[in-house]
Amino acid sequence: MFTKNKYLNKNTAFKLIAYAVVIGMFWLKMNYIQSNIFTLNVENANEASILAFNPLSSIFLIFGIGILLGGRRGMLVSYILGSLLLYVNILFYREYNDFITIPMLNQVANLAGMGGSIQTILEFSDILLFVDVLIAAFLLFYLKPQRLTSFTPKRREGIILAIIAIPLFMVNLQWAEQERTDLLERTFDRNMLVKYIGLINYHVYDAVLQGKTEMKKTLADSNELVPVINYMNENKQEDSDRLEGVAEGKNVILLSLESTQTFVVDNKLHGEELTPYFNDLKEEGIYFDNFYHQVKQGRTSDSEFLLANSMYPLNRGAVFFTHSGNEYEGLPSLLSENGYFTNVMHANDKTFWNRNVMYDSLGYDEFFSKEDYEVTPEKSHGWGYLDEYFFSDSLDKMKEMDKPFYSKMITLTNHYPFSLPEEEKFIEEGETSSGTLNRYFQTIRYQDEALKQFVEEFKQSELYDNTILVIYGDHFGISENHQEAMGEYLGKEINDYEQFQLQRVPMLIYGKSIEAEKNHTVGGQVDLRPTLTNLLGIEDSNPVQFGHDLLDKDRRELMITRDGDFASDEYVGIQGVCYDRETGEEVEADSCEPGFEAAQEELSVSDSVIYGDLLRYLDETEMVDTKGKQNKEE
Ligand code: GP9
Ligand code: MN
Repeated sequence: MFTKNKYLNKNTAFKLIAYAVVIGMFWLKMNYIQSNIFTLNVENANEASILAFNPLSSIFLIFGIGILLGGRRGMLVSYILGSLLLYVNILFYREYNDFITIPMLNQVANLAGMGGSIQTILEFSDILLFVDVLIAAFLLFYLKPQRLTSFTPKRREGIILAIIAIPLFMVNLQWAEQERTDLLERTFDRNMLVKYIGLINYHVYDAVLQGKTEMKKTLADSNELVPVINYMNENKQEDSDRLEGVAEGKNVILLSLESTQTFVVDNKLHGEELTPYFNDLKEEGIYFDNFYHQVKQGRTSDSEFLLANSMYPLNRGAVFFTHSGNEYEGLPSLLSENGYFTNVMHANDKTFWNRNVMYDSLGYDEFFSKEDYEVTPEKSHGWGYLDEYFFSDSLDKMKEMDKPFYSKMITLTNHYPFSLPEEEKFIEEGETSSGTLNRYFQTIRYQDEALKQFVEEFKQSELYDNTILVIYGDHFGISENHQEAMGEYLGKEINDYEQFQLQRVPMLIYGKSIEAEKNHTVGGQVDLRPTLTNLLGIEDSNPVQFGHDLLDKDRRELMITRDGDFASDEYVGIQGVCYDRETGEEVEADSCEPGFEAAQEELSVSDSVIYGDLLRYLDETEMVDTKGKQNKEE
């Protein structure tokens, strides 16, 4: 009896050791891969610890499931499949500097290069990444210490492992959220996700995201496009075509200014102008002073989405991530069809905001990302390449590229936390109670200096005669957390109405053929596309667009935010409360009811298009036309 027990205990100990060794080996391997093969930009000791910890929950999960389904064999299968998943990601990463996503897998056939270069991305030393698989197989199947039973995991142990994975993941997530709040909702960069939750968990997350997306898409059918088209027809307005074609055939440079709000324009700090160059430049073009950003969690990428599609981004998450696999009738593809070379210039990682994937869906011909710029530590600060260098490199590229071109440039330096090298500070810090706002003044001032250098060089170049510039802010830079400091600077209390008005971003159209004009129409980023196509004289047959040409005198003046708030020519409606737009005084709630209703309806129509991927049915034009006609006859 005694001896039996002794063996039993020894057996248990052997089993625990075997579990620890197999789990430990996989953990070490994942750690090695995540910190040595991928470049995840670990910024501090806490992030390094998160990175070391995050493989654990996924390892417990995959081994748990393996054992549950197939005992010892199942555990080995999990080990092999897990290793293969890591390895395929390594190969993919070597080629694309990115992690695999499910929509990406769907496009694998189109991913030119991968097939051809497979030999070049295989490395002989990769074999070492599979040595542990052999050790695991030996341990699981052949190691049988004297008089002990060999390692035989029980199914219920599989369940226990899988259950342990849950608290491990919760700890991981809590920990990661300290570094980045709402990590999973915001789904920023894949690099960031892998850094914080680990590669395998990232794949689980990606699969969940995909499942949700697919479900909405699967349940949708072409009939759902009918109410959308009806809505469009009902809200259609005759366009006056004012200034139609004044920029026909010209190059277009779109300048998306990072975190630039209208309140800095014509404003001063310590008696000095914050944007002296832009203040003058705007007098020479069409300047819109009631133009709002309409972004939500996707920030810059949302503004890009609004511009390209004249549709609203989503309320939760970044549509660039969640619906990059949808079909779009993007402005870039329309312009490409009209002979333009369409491209984006942005000196950040191409995977940020999933841009490399989404830009293909929107139809851009080329994306000049960080790797296409001569980024060196001396020319970088904070988020990366300083605007002045980005501008001059980009202008060089534009001089060389096929004409006509459509280039969207996205600046970077005026980004939170708004820090600058000493020698680039052209104005003293602010003196409000918010360090963020105080520094923002300096980065805004720097950006203006960089803009000056760019526009002046542009004016000297051959491009000037045949190019229009469209300059606009992508979204706010100073959040409502800094309301008090903002009040100190502006000398007034920042209530809901003022906070809403602070969401205005500058918007300027400038070029040789453009006559100066001060335009006070109420509009937003959703209106950019129809405004541009009108100026370029390009017929845009995509019927699903929510914007209205900003240059049209009789346009519908209604700017809808992603929160369902709105600004019209008369009112501003915020969370059920109604204000006079000009005075900011609260007025009867009834006055805003039609505005709120219109906002709700428009947002839900736009959402239905994205969630149902409805633009894929646009080709069934018969249905669309008939319904359109029917509607007119009614
Ligand atoms: C990153 C840049 C900033 O590439 O566009 O993104 P944001 O945080 O402003 O959305
Ligand atoms: Mn931005």
